[in-house]
Amino acid sequence: MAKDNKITFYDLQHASGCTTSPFVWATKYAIAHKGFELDIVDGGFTGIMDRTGGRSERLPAIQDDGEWVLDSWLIAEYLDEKYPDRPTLIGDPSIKPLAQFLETWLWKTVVGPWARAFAVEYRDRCKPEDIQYITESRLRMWGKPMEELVVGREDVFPKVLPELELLRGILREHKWLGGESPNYADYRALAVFLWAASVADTPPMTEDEPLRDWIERGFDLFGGLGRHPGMSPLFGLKMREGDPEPFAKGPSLVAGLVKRNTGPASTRAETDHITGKGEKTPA
Ligand SMILES: N[C@@H](CCC(=O)N[C@@H](CS)C(=O)NCC(=O)O)C(=O)O
Repeated sequence: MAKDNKITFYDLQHASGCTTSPFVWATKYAIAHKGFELDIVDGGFTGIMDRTGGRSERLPAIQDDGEWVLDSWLIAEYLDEKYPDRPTLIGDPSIKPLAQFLETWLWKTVVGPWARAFAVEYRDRCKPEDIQYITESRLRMWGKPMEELVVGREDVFPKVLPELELLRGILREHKWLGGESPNYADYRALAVFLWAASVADTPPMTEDEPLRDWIERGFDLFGGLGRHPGMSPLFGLKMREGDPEPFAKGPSLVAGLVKRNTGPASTRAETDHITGKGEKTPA
Protein backbone atom coordinates (compact mmCIF):
# COMPACT_ATOMS: atom_id res chain seq x y z
CA MET A 1 0.00 0.00 0.00
CA ALA A 2 1.32 3.42 -0.97
CA LYS A 3 2.91 5.00 2.10
CA ASP A 4 0.97 8.04 3.42
CA ASN A 5 -1.30 7.69 0.38
CA LYS A 6 1.52 9.07 -1.82
CA ILE A 7 3.08 7.72 -4.99
CA THR A 8 6.54 8.89 -5.97
CA PHE A 9 6.21 10.44 -9.40
CA TYR A 10 9.16 11.30 -11.65
CA ASP A 11 8.01 14.40 -13.47
CA LEU A 12 9.29 15.92 -16.70
CA GLN A 13 9.19 19.68 -16.37
CA HIS A 14 9.97 22.97 -18.00
CA ALA A 15 11.86 25.69 -16.12
CA SER A 16 8.53 26.93 -14.69
CA GLY A 17 7.98 23.55 -13.06
CA CYS A 18 5.11 22.87 -15.47
CA THR A 19 4.81 19.29 -16.68
CA THR A 20 5.41 18.78 -20.37
CA SER A 21 4.88 15.53 -22.35
CA PRO A 22 1.45 13.98 -22.89
CA PHE A 23 2.66 10.67 -21.39
CA VAL A 24 3.62 12.36 -18.17
CA TRP A 25 0.40 14.39 -17.96
CA ALA A 26 -1.77 11.30 -18.48
CA THR A 27 0.09 9.58 -15.65
CA LYS A 28 -0.34 12.50 -13.26
CA TYR A 29 -4.08 12.29 -13.86
CA ALA A 30 -4.08 8.50 -13.48
CA ILE A 31 -2.49 8.75 -10.04
CA ALA A 32 -4.92 11.48 -8.96
CA HIS A 33 -7.88 9.45 -10.30
CA LYS A 34 -6.85 6.57 -8.01
CA GLY A 35 -7.04 8.99 -5.09
CA PHE A 36 -3.29 9.18 -4.42
CA GLU A 37 -1.20 12.24 -3.81
CA LEU A 38 1.78 12.86 -6.05
CA ASP A 39 5.12 12.87 -4.32
CA ILE A 40 6.86 14.70 -7.15
CA VAL A 41 10.52 14.27 -8.02
CA ASP A 42 11.24 17.44 -9.99
CA GLY A 43 13.41 17.50 -13.08
CA GLY A 44 13.75 18.07 -16.79
CA PHE A 45 15.13 16.12 -19.72
CA THR A 46 18.72 15.70 -18.64
CA GLY A 47 19.58 13.52 -15.69
CA ILE A 48 16.59 11.16 -16.01
CA MET A 49 18.92 8.15 -15.67
CA ASP A 50 20.46 9.62 -12.52
CA ARG A 51 17.11 10.46 -10.95
CA THR A 52 15.77 6.98 -11.60
CA GLY A 53 18.92 5.23 -10.36
CA GLY A 54 19.85 4.05 -13.87
CA ARG A 55 16.43 2.44 -14.45
CA SER A 56 15.01 4.61 -17.23
CA GLU A 57 15.89 7.07 -19.98
CA ARG A 58 12.24 8.07 -20.36
CA LEU A 59 9.50 9.47 -18.18
CA PRO A 60 7.00 9.07 -16.61
CA ALA A 61 8.18 6.63 -13.96
CA ILE A 62 6.74 5.90 -10.56
CA GLN A 63 7.95 4.24 -7.42
CA ASP A 64 5.35 2.69 -5.16
CA ASP A 65 5.76 0.34 -2.27
CA GLY A 66 9.34 -0.39 -3.35
CA GLU A 67 8.22 -1.16 -6.91
CA TRP A 68 9.26 0.81 -10.00
CA VAL A 69 6.99 1.14 -13.03
CA LEU A 70 8.45 2.94 -16.05
CA ASP A 71 5.81 3.49 -18.72
CA SER A 72 2.55 5.45 -18.81
CA TRP A 73 0.32 2.53 -19.88
CA LEU A 74 2.11 0.10 -17.58
CA ILE A 75 1.61 2.56 -14.71
CA ALA A 76 -2.14 2.82 -15.35
CA GLU A 77 -2.43 -0.97 -15.54
CA TYR A 78 -0.31 -1.39 -12.42
CA LEU A 79 -2.50 1.05 -10.48
CA ASP A 80 -5.71 -0.75 -11.46
CA GLU A 81 -4.24 -4.15 -10.65
CA LYS A 82 -2.67 -3.16 -7.35
CA TYR A 83 -5.55 -0.98 -6.15
CA PRO A 84 -8.74 -2.61 -7.51
CA ASP A 85 -10.88 -1.10 -4.74
CA ARG A 86 -10.12 2.44 -5.87
CA PRO A 87 -11.74 4.17 -8.89
CA THR A 88 -10.94 2.21 -12.04
CA LEU A 89 -8.89 3.73 -14.84
CA ILE A 90 -9.20 1.14 -17.59
CA GLY A 91 -12.02 -1.06 -16.35
CA ASP A 92 -12.85 -3.01 -19.44
CA PRO A 93 -10.10 -4.51 -21.67
CA SER A 94 -11.65 -2.83 -24.73
CA ILE A 95 -10.79 0.63 -23.35
CA LYS A 96 -7.07 0.18 -23.99
CA PRO A 97 -7.20 -0.47 -27.76
CA LEU A 98 -9.94 2.12 -28.23
CA ALA A 99 -8.03 4.77 -26.28
CA GLN A 100 -4.87 3.88 -28.22
CA PHE A 101 -6.78 4.26 -31.47
CA LEU A 102 -8.03 7.68 -30.40
CA GLU A 103 -4.61 8.71 -29.18
CA THR A 104 -2.80 7.58 -32.33
CA TRP A 105 -5.25 9.64 -34.37
CA LEU A 106 -4.75 12.66 -32.08
CA TRP A 107 -0.97 12.40 -32.37
CA LYS A 108 -1.21 12.28 -36.14
CA THR A 109 -3.70 15.12 -36.53
CA VAL A 110 -2.75 17.38 -33.62
CA VAL A 111 0.48 16.56 -31.78
CA GLY A 112 2.56 16.22 -34.97
CA PRO A 113 1.69 19.62 -36.48
CA TRP A 114 1.50 21.48 -33.15
CA ALA A 115 4.82 20.06 -31.92
CA ARG A 116 6.54 21.57 -34.94
CA ALA A 117 4.56 24.82 -34.69
CA PHE A 118 5.57 25.24 -31.02
CA ALA A 119 9.08 23.82 -31.35
CA VAL A 120 10.92 27.05 -30.51
CA GLU A 121 8.83 27.64 -27.40
CA TYR A 122 9.17 23.98 -26.34
CA ARG A 123 12.93 24.48 -26.32
CA ASP A 124 12.90 27.96 -24.80
CA ARG A 125 10.69 26.92 -21.89
CA CYS A 126 13.07 24.10 -20.95
CA LYS A 127 15.31 24.23 -17.91
CA PRO A 128 18.61 25.93 -18.89
CA GLU A 129 20.53 22.67 -18.52
CA ASP A 130 18.18 20.95 -21.02
CA ILE A 131 18.36 23.46 -23.86
CA GLN A 132 21.41 22.07 -25.63
CA TYR A 133 20.17 18.47 -25.35
CA ILE A 134 16.70 19.40 -26.63
CA THR A 135 18.14 21.43 -29.51
CA GLU A 136 20.39 18.59 -30.68
CA SER A 137 18.04 15.65 -30.04
CA ARG A 138 15.03 17.33 -31.67
CA LEU A 139 17.13 18.38 -34.67
CA ARG A 140 17.85 14.67 -35.12
CA MET A 141 14.20 13.77 -34.53
CA TRP A 142 12.61 16.43 -36.74
CA GLY A 143 15.40 16.83 -39.29
CA LYS A 144 15.25 20.67 -39.22
CA PRO A 145 16.24 23.43 -36.80
CA MET A 146 13.34 24.67 -34.67
CA GLU A 147 13.41 28.15 -36.18
CA GLU A 148 12.68 26.56 -39.57
CA LEU A 149 9.96 24.25 -38.26
CA VAL A 150 7.82 27.11 -37.02
CA VAL A 151 7.89 29.04 -40.30
CA GLY A 152 4.37 29.24 -41.75
CA ARG A 153 2.72 27.99 -38.57
CA GLU A 154 -0.05 30.57 -38.96
CA ASP A 155 -1.27 28.40 -41.85
CA VAL A 156 -0.96 25.21 -39.79
CA PHE A 157 -3.30 26.10 -36.90
CA PRO A 158 -6.42 26.73 -39.04
CA LYS A 159 -5.87 23.47 -40.91
CA VAL A 160 -5.67 21.34 -37.77
CA LEU A 161 -8.99 22.52 -36.30
CA PRO A 162 -11.47 20.98 -38.77
CA GLU A 163 -9.72 17.64 -38.21
CA LEU A 164 -10.89 17.64 -34.58
CA GLU A 165 -14.53 17.27 -35.64
CA LEU A 166 -14.58 13.54 -34.88
CA LEU A 167 -13.69 14.13 -31.25
CA ARG A 168 -16.13 17.05 -31.04
CA GLY A 169 -18.95 14.88 -32.39
CA ILE A 170 -18.38 12.26 -29.69
CA LEU A 171 -18.06 14.80 -26.89
CA ARG A 172 -21.27 16.53 -27.98
CA GLU A 173 -22.99 13.24 -27.19
CA HIS A 174 -21.12 12.26 -24.03
CA LYS A 175 -20.00 14.24 -21.02
CA TRP A 176 -16.71 12.33 -20.86
CA LEU A 177 -15.21 9.60 -23.01
CA GLY A 178 -15.70 7.50 -19.87
CA GLY A 179 -19.43 8.37 -19.84
CA GLU A 180 -20.74 10.17 -16.74
CA SER A 181 -17.25 10.40 -15.26
CA PRO A 182 -13.78 10.48 -16.80
CA ASN A 183 -11.64 7.41 -17.26
CA TYR A 184 -8.16 6.78 -18.65
CA ALA A 185 -9.33 7.41 -22.25
CA ASP A 186 -10.19 10.98 -21.19
CA TYR A 187 -6.78 11.44 -19.57
CA ARG A 188 -4.92 10.15 -22.64
CA ALA A 189 -6.84 12.56 -24.88
CA LEU A 190 -6.76 15.48 -22.43
CA ALA A 191 -3.00 14.99 -22.09
CA VAL A 192 -2.58 16.20 -25.67
CA PHE A 193 -4.19 19.54 -24.75
CA LEU A 194 -2.40 19.76 -21.39
CA TRP A 195 0.89 19.31 -23.23
CA ALA A 196 -0.19 21.90 -25.83
CA ALA A 197 -0.95 24.43 -23.08
CA SER A 198 2.55 23.86 -21.71
CA VAL A 199 4.15 25.06 -24.98
CA ALA A 200 1.57 27.29 -26.71
CA ASP A 201 3.07 30.76 -27.04
CA THR A 202 0.07 31.58 -29.23
CA PRO A 203 -3.40 30.01 -28.89
CA PRO A 204 -3.96 27.21 -31.43
CA MET A 205 -7.77 27.03 -31.00
CA THR A 206 -10.60 29.56 -31.35
CA GLU A 207 -12.43 31.13 -28.37
CA ASP A 208 -15.65 29.33 -29.30
CA GLU A 209 -14.02 25.91 -29.71
CA PRO A 210 -16.70 23.27 -28.91
CA LEU A 211 -14.10 21.05 -27.20
CA ARG A 212 -13.42 23.87 -24.77
CA ASP A 213 -16.01 22.73 -22.24
CA TRP A 214 -14.50 19.21 -21.98
CA ILE A 215 -10.95 20.61 -21.96
CA GLU A 216 -11.70 23.16 -19.21
CA ARG A 217 -13.54 20.57 -17.11
CA GLY A 218 -10.58 18.24 -17.58
CA PHE A 219 -8.02 20.87 -16.56
CA ASP A 220 -10.12 21.61 -13.44
CA LEU A 221 -10.22 17.99 -12.25
CA PHE A 222 -8.52 17.02 -9.00
CA GLY A 223 -8.41 20.55 -7.63
CA GLY A 224 -7.16 22.08 -10.88
CA LEU A 225 -4.38 19.60 -11.60
CA GLY A 226 -4.11 21.02 -15.12
CA ARG A 227 -3.85 24.65 -14.06
CA HIS A 228 -0.15 25.25 -13.60
CA PRO A 229 0.89 28.93 -13.88
CA GLY A 230 3.45 27.91 -16.52
CA MET A 231 0.66 27.01 -18.94
CA SER A 232 -0.63 29.29 -21.69
CA PRO A 233 -4.11 29.93 -23.08
CA LEU A 234 -5.27 27.47 -25.73
CA PHE A 235 -8.21 29.55 -26.95
CA GLY A 236 -8.03 32.82 -28.84
CA LEU A 237 -6.89 31.93 -32.36
CA LYS A 238 -8.31 34.40 -34.86
CA MET A 239 -9.33 32.79 -38.12
CA ARG A 240 -8.37 34.72 -41.25
CA GLU A 241 -10.34 35.27 -44.40
CA GLY A 242 -10.06 32.18 -46.55
CA ASP A 243 -9.31 29.84 -43.62
CA PRO A 244 -11.53 26.76 -43.44
CA GLU A 245 -14.45 26.68 -40.98
CA PRO A 246 -12.80 25.55 -37.73
CA PHE A 247 -15.76 23.41 -36.65
CA ALA A 248 -19.22 22.31 -37.76
CA LYS A 249 -21.99 24.61 -36.58
CA GLY A 250 -24.57 21.81 -36.40
CA PRO A 251 -24.49 18.07 -35.71
CA SER A 252 -21.38 16.68 -37.32
CA LEU A 253 -21.74 12.93 -36.99
CA VAL A 254 -23.80 10.82 -39.38
CA ALA A 255 -27.25 10.55 -37.75
CA GLY A 256 -27.26 6.75 -37.90
CA LEU A 257 -24.12 6.70 -35.75
CA VAL A 258 -25.54 8.66 -32.87
CA LYS A 259 -29.34 8.41 -33.07
CA ARG A 260 -30.86 5.34 -31.45
CA ASN A 261 -33.52 3.52 -33.47
CA THR A 262 -36.50 2.95 -31.23
CA GLY A 263 -38.98 2.36 -34.04
CA PRO A 264 -40.25 4.17 -37.18
CA ALA A 265 -41.20 7.37 -35.32
CA SER A 266 -37.56 7.88 -34.30
CA THR A 267 -36.29 7.54 -37.88
CA ARG A 268 -39.23 9.19 -39.67
CA ALA A 269 -37.51 12.48 -40.48
CA GLU A 270 -34.47 10.73 -41.93
CA THR A 271 -36.61 8.25 -43.87
CA ASP A 272 -38.81 11.02 -45.25
CA HIS A 273 -35.70 12.89 -46.32
CA ILE A 274 -33.98 9.98 -48.10
CA THR A 275 -37.17 8.68 -49.74
CA GLY A 276 -38.22 12.16 -50.82
CA LYS A 277 -41.52 11.85 -48.91
CA GLY A 278 -40.79 14.98 -46.95
CA GLU A 279 -40.59 17.11 -50.10
CA LYS A 280 -43.54 19.27 -51.02
CA THR A 281 -44.99 18.47 -54.45
CA PRO A 282 -44.68 21.50 -56.68
CA ALA A 283 -48.01 23.28 -57.20
N1 LIG B 1 6.25 4.55 -23.86
C1 LIG B 1 6.62 5.58 -22.92
C2 LIG B 1 7.10 6.82 -23.66
C3 LIG B 1 7.70 7.83 -22.70
C4 LIG B 1 8.49 8.93 -23.42
O1 LIG B 1 8.89 8.79 -24.59
N2 LIG B 1 8.72 10.02 -22.72
C5 LIG B 1 9.46 11.13 -23.27
C6 LIG B 1 8.72 12.41 -22.95
S1 LIG B 1 7.62 12.85 -24.22
C7 LIG B 1 10.81 11.24 -22.63
O2 LIG B 1 10.99 10.86 -21.50
N3 LIG B 1 11.78 11.80 -23.35
C8 LIG B 1 13.08 11.97 -22.84
C9 LIG B 1 13.99 12.52 -23.88
O3 LIG B 1 13.50 13.02 -24.88
O4 LIG B 1 15.18 12.46 -23.67
C10 LIG B 1 5.40 5.88 -22.02
O5 LIG B 1 4.27 5.70 -22.48
O6 LIG B 1 5.62 6.26 -20.86
